[in-house]
Amino acid sequence: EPADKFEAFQARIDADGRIEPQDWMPEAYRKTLIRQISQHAHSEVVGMLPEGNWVTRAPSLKRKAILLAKIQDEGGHGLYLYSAAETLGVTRAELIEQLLTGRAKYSSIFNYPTLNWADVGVIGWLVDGAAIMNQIPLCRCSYGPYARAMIRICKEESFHQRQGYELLLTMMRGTQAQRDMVQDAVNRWWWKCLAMFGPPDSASVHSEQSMRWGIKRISNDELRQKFVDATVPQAEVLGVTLPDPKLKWNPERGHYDFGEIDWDEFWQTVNGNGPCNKERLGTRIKAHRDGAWVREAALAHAAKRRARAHK
Ligand code: FAQ
Repeated sequence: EPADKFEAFQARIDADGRIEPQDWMPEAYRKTLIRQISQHAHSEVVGMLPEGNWVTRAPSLKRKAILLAKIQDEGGHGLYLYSAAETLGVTRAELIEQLLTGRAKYSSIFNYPTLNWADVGVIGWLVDGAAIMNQIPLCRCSYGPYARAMIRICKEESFHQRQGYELLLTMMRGTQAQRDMVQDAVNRWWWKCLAMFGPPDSASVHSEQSMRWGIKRISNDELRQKFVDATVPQAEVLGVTLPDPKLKWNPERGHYDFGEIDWDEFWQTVNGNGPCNKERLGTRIKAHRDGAWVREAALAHAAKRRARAHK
């Protein structure tokens, strides 16, 4: 690749400028972005499924309306992100094909089951909370279309996080059985949320290059620490215990210390062997197949309109 172009590209990034689709970029930068943005899009789309499990069983009309709105937002985030990826010269059909054939990753977190209604609240509070922590720095990502998509997505994620926390506060003011459901959900999701930030920095293969390219601004471990520090006081207000005996304020570091994540379990899940991987992919494959007639009809309609316009 031409050295002068590469230098100009890196200089633009070092000066906190943005790279736009029409600009020259190294092939590896383009590939990294397609990988990350498409994984992110797939996560939004697969992420609709654990919550979708509760739409028909939401405890009130209000809760159902909120949940539906949140899930629809996630579908929308998937669409903006696929569009951002398409500006890098890949088609949405190719990306979806990679997801459905198991070649593309999506966030590990969506391979766990939602067993009780409090899971919906905990997904909002902790899963969206972790997602926001990771996504706020992406609003400053060097690639313009991704950074701009993230601004709107983060605003919506913030509503998602608040609805989850409010749902849990309501349950905690209810009966003992409801409080137990919240604690049970927190126990099952806490460690999985910490793993969402990705492997430790020492084992993160892409971090160094992605930081140099201004794609990642804050490392996996730093974001994980910020998330723990922000969440502990929220758990206190809520009145739940976070399931980690090693969780303790460290005045010297000015941060909470916390225990070891089970990385074997994380990699098992990332590599397709988590509790719900097969179910999630199976559901997406069926939805895609069932929706084939809609795609065909939309294409036929567009072709007819084009033909009419050219008459
Ligand atoms: N799950 O070298 P690194 C949401 C993979 S939020 C699965 O550190 P990188 C909202 C990684 O891809 C969730 N795989 O990688 C919502 C790589 O594999 P590869 C989505 C993971 O890219 C909430 C390998 O490990 N958010 O959907 C995970 O520099 C509620 C090595 O790792 C995003 O995608 C994981 N947790 O850093 C929706 C944010 N972690 O590609 C519904 C954008 C790592 O070489 C309900 N993505 N891997 O085969 C990112 O910020 C980054 O990609 C990281 C990983 C930080 C996730």
